Amino acid sequence: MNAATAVTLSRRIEDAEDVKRLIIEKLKYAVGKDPEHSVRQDWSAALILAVRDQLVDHWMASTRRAYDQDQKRVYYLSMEFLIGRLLKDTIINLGLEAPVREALTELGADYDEILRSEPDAALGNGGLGRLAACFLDSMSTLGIPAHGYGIRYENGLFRQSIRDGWQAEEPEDWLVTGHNWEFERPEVVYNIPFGGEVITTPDGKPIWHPAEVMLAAAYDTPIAGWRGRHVNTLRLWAGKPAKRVDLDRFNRGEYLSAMEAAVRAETVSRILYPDDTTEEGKNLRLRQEFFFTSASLQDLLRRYLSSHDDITKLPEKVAIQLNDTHPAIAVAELMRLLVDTHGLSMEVAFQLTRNTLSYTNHTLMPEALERWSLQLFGSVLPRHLDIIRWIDEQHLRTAAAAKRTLDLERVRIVDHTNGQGVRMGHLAFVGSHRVNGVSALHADLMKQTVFHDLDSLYPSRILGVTNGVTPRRWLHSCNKPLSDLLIETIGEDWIGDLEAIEAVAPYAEDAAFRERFRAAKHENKCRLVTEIQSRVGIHVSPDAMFDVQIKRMHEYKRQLLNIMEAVAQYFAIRNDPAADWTPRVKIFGGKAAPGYEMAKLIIKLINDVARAVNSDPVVGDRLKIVFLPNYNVSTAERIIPAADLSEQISTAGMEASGTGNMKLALNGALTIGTLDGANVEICDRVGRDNIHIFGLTAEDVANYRVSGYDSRAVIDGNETLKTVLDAIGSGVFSPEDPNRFRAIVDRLSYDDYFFVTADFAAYLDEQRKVDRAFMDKEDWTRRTILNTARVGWFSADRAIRDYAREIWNVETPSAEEINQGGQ
Ligand code: CBF
Repeated sequence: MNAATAVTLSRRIEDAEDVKRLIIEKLKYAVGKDPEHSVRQDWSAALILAVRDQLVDHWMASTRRAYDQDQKRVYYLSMEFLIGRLLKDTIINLGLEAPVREALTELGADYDEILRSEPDAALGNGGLGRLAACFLDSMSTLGIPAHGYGIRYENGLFRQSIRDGWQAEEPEDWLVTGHNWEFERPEVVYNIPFGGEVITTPDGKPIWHPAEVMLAAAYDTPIAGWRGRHVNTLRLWAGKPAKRVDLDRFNRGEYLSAMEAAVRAETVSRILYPDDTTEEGKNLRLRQEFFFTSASLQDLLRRYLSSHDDITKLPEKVAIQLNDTHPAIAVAELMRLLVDTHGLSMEVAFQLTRNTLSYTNHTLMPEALERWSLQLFGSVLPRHLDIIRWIDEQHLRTAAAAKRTLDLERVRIVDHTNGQGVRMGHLAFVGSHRVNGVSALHADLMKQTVFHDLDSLYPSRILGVTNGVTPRRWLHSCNKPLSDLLIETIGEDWIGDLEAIEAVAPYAEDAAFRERFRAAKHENKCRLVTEIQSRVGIHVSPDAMFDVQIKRMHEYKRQLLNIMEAVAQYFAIRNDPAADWTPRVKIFGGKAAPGYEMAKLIIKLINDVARAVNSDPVVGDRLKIVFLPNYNVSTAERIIPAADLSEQISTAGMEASGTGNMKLALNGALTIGTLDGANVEICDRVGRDNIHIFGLTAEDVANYRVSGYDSRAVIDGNETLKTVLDAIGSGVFSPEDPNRFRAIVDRLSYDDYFFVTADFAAYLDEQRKVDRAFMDKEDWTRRTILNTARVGWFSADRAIRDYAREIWNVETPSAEEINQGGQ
């Protein structure tokens, strides 16, 4: 063994020749193909394997350093990691773009085509999953020893296509062509028990007798940060049966039922977010959450105990972050492992659990805070239900002792009212030492609303850590024209320390620089024009304003408000085509949850309005509407650099933070938005003159919720709004089915929960200001440069430093140390 580790195998890439040699070697000996007969997929596999080799030495060194220096480790538990494609980012992080491009050209392969052929790993749904991916990048960049733990879904988020304007869903089978980044770890498997019963021994010890045990098997993907000096691990778990085939049944000819246990086990990691409206769906979802949480906790305890004897020192060396409530079962599972496996008392186990865990909340919407019925919970995790009841008792004692009047039923983890259930948000809160919101406003609202009582019981547990995005992927890699210009102008420190981008602010006053900034944007827009033409067959002009709303489809995000404004604008143009219109292309992208009928209807409305507007010769280039199907990380990487205007128009108080708002501003788009989520902080940083804010505040919305809001009166009092709704409701955009959108109009008229009608007039006013502003090219560019310059604080590196300092108690090197290469 020692002799083997002493041998250094050089696979380092210095130049294009090395790349060529390694790729050919991989093609032949790993993929098993003769270069002459290799297809694109083979080249892609060979390139990924060659690049992956570059990570391995740093990966091992990072692990060794963590052991040798006994560093505290961070474990990020997340149901979602929306990592997208890894190849381009890794090549760029390692500084290998030039030699790789050259080598592939010499080998007769097309670099860009190979990059495009990598599947976009959609192991997540939206913001929370993409945040987890950005955080992995930042933890590696900052040299924090960390693991991401999640599920290796065979089918990620569904693939969306648009058929006759409607969303259609297909399974996303990203693993079909193989995931060449990962290392299978057949030796790392854990038992995951489910069901059964808990029997108490005569001496009072509870013993869990599960009805079923399956396995969790590990697959590791190395994640390199900027310059690749430190490499962390994303460990994803796949469900496996304890026994693949029931041989007795098989030999009796019962072939299908002989595989039943295998199918059941594999189902756990088959699909991201199965429909959980049925009891079966709920059961699967709970099993998924427990499956990956238990495997991760068993794994990290094993790692800790491999170099420490005293389990009671766990919080000194381990920090576990729960990304939303999905892994909240960790509170009870860590207790179970500490008590049942490691013999600690409940009291000590609870102290350790709380000091080790912390929880990030990503939404205030009560329906998104998970709650499991007692019946389901008890049948899947009976031992955990006992433990949770015990925690709840302690917690109730704290509540009862508090010198303030509290409704004890409301603060309980186990809800005995409303049909009974386990409140996972409460469990995560009570079992964590820190609970964070993802923007300043969100953290405040957590204290005022869903966690009001818990906050009063455990003051100073809640804090805000505003989200951030990685500048590597979301500027340097996705926007080469702008990145090159920035590097030429202010150097490249900003890539590893985004706040250094502030240095570009003075150039906003430099006409020649503005010209070049515009040219970079134009280049990105031309690229998107080509993509729009080839994907949806719509021709748009790169000189028009690209007005972008890309995010999950949800009523609170108010894509509806945006398309209603488009309808108003359409009618205005038709009424007076000769007026001086600012040409616009409205670009939408986003998926609706398969069971969310209203969101799907809004997609259809966007497409029906687009059909009418885009084919109207009177309108021409003055207004175009594009819905780009299958919005995912890769599409975002092409849309964001091309955007002029960023739509962040959620009902105030409902968007926890947003991260698209940060990416778009960083890439030189101006925001039109409400004072919601991180928009508030973006506004503070870029300055009120460089952002377009409109509409109700979170406080206004809260007041209306109490006093009542009469949307009918608002509609009757606004001629434009009335015309827009009459047109939509009477079938102007759906003549083949005039009642198609009646439900939308009814909702706005009688139960406008998201205050679309309330904000309509203010939104239109602000949009017209945007029109005028866009026509003043020099001033518009000046403001966009200031946006890029002033949003450096929204770096995921800054966010991770905040977590490290305020929550994990982990040291990080300073930005200067990192940029000087000293880690
Ligand atoms: O914090 C990351 C993001 O998470 C969400 O997407 C979520 O899934 N709850 C929120 O909706 C975003 O506001 C937030 O930025």
